[in-house]
Amino acid sequence: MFSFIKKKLGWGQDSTSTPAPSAPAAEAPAAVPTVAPSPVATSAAPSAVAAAPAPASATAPAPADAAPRRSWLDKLRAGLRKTGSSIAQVFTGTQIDDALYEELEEALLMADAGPSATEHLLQDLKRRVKEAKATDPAQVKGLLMDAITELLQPLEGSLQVGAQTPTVIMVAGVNGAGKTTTIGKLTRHLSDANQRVLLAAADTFRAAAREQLLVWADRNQVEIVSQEGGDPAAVTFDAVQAGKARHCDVVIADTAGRLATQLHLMDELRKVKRVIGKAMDSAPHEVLLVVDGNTGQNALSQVKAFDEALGLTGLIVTKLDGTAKGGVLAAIALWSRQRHAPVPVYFIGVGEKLEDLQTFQAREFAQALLS
Ligand SMILES: Nc1nc2c(ncn2[C@@H]2O[C@H](COP(=O)(O)OP(=O)(O)OP(=O)(O)O)[C@@H](O)[C@H]2O)c(=O)[nH]1
Ligand SMILES: [Mg+2]
Repeated sequence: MFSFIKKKLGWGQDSTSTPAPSAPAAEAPAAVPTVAPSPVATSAAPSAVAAAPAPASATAPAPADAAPRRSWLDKLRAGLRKTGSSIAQVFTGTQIDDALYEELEEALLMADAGPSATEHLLQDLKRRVKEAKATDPAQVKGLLMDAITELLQPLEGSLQVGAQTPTVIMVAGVNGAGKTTTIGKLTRHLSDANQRVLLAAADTFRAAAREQLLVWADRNQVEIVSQEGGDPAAVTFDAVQAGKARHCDVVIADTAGRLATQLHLMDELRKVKRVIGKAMDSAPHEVLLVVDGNTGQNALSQVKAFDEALGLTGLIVTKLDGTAKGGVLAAIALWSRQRHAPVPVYFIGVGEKLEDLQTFQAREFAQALLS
């Protein structure tokens, strides 16, 4: 038996006393605190769903923007400091010589950049040093920041919703990567942007997983489709149908964690994707992979494997506040360059709070990596 839990959009309302009205799509949540710049771009025009730089928020006042963004940057910096200090230390000497490049190679490898991206960055840096006729290691550090920024830039992109109604987003990843938490945060951002969201609890594997998503749905006062011990594809199909019938703006499907090597589970994920397409032509519009930044080079293997199975449209890299060293973004960027189209990193996660989900910006990330 499917359970539909319909909530009126609105933050901080008593959910137990809230009846289950059909909330009109345009109904705005009352007094919802906003975190800006909004990580989600919404579009009413039926244009192509594409990664594009986030538009500046015209409504959010600048001081309100600055505080959360700064605290997020501080967290990212703190998280990457281990790496940052070791890369930054390479430039404390007085000479630009082979020893400097050797130390840098080691530091980049230690930062999880992997052999290919490390080699790419070293070659690019040497070219920049030559062109700039640099003589001071501090100058070389600035040039490395430019090289990292340029490599990471194609990964910038903002999630677009609104081109299709509903925009159907499927979320996948290995166990514990941060899928459900990220969906919760994302749902809140979408609700803040007056988007009507419906969640599909397609992680039917564990009762606890369903409950976890129910808690997020309750917090965000959004609708959820879940089924006890059911087939994930059936739950998702039903959610997309419900999303269409109720004129939802966005349907997000949470899936159970799995390793790419668990072939039957990867088949199950393919089936979920196929069935979404049966429920709505052109869907899913986004297939997102959530990767834990702490997993180092393994994150790149996950990206490759899930992309091969599902055809990814975007990435979310979580836990960059932990022991993550951040260099894996360079490895992903290099891989993405060689792919037919880049896979944007829509968000990075630097903690468990709502404001800890932020858009990815190449230069900020490069600065945090080297600060
Ligand atoms: N420090 C930190 N913790 C995070 C972040 N994102 C998620 N977490 C935590 O990671 C743990 C796992 O998160 P979930 O959202 O349950 O992960 P999941 O991918 O849904 O896990 P499964 O459904 O079991 O595969 C939780 O304790 C989250 O609070 C982040 O950016 N930073
Ligand atoms: Mg989960």
